This record gives sequence, structure tokens and C-alpha cells, in this order.
Amino acid sequence: MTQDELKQAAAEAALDFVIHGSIVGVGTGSTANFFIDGLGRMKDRIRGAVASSEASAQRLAAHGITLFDLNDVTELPVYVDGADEIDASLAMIKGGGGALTREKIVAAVATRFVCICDATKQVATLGRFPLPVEIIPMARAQVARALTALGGRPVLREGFITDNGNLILDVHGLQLADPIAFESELNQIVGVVTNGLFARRGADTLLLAAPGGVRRID
Ligand code: ABF
Repeated sequence: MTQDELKQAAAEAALDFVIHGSIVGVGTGSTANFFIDGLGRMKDRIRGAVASSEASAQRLAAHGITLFDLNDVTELPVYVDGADEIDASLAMIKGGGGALTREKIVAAVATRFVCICDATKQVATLGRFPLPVEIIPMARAQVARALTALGGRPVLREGFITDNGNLILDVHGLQLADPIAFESELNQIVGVVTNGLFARRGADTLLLAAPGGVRRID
């Protein structure tokens, strides 16, 4: 199976978690795109969706799925999204696609976070994938110095502006033995909008696709 076929298998499995008649939280990225396409087939059985990026909103709209503003939604039973890395505790690195801030906000409202991944995303220790950190533009140099002091090597994502008008520093060389503590530490740096560690609120369910099938891990 190709990696795309594995992503699609995980995404299709996530359709079983969609509560009929509800509003669905929808992530961003190539795996989430497969989920959106599947959701399109069952659009008459949901009220609509909240998107975590402009790109996902456009794809949802193209399927004729009603979009809701998160501020108008009080209940989001399920949020489905991919990840760049996920460990055994279901803590993740996210944000390779640059949508980490909206992803973290939508995930915070959702009752259950269902992560959909192919097996290459599973790691023993987070950090091989450079950690994305969304920053306010005027704080770029000051945040970069702070990240270097924490042992990382921040690299500006060239030519990229987030949906929120901010920049991204991708931080290389981190060994994240305690992702919950590190996520909190990064949140203390003035000028950081969001960091791509999803550890304090990790996934509740992982659907991990390998050639042998999709494994569910809670
Ligand atoms: C989003 O999409 C991001 O948080 C993560 O960076 C990325 C995963 O990408 P893909 O599904 O394309 O591998 O979930």
C-alpha cells in the first residue's frame, strides 16, 4: 500500500466516529483531506463542520457541507485531524501544514480528538520532526533566541504566512522527553502564539493505518 492509501484508510475509519446530526470538527492536511472527502459522502447525516483552516473550509464547502463559525458552536463531539508525529501517550507534534493555532483551538472545544495517521507518524520520542511554533512577526528574533536557549535550532519557514497573519519557526534538534512540560514552557515565551506540541490535550483515540489494517489505540 502507498502512504496515501494508508492515510485514506485511517480517514475512512474515522467516519465511524462521526455522530449523526452533529457538527464535526475538521483538521487540515492530506490525511484530513481524505476525511473531508469521506464526510462529503455522508453530508446529509451531519449538521455541518467547523474547519481548522481556510484550505479545509474550502474543501468542505466544495462538498456542499455547511460551515459553522466556532464561536457559534457550543458542542463539538468529535474533532478529526492528522499529525506529524504521535507517541505512545497520544501526544503529538502538529503544524507541518501551518494550521496549528486553529487546530489547537478547535481541538480544545471538541469532546473527543480522533487522530488519523499512517504508521510512519508513530514515534517513541517526539522531536525528530521539527516543532512548528507560530509567532507574532515583530517577535521573530526574540522568540528565536529564546528557543535557541532551550536547546533548539529555530528556522524561519520562508515565504509562509499563517491564516492568522503570523510567521512560523520550525525548531530542529529537540528531544521531547517531557512534552507536557515543554508545551507549557514554550507557551511562556512572549511573542509565541501557539506551539505545535499537542500534549496537554493530546488525542483521545488514534487510528493508525499500516499495511495489515487500521489499529485503534485509546
Ligand atoms: C495537520 O496536517 C497538521 O497538524 C499536520 O501538520 C499535518 C499532517 O499532514 P498530513 O496529513 O498531510 O501528513 O494535521
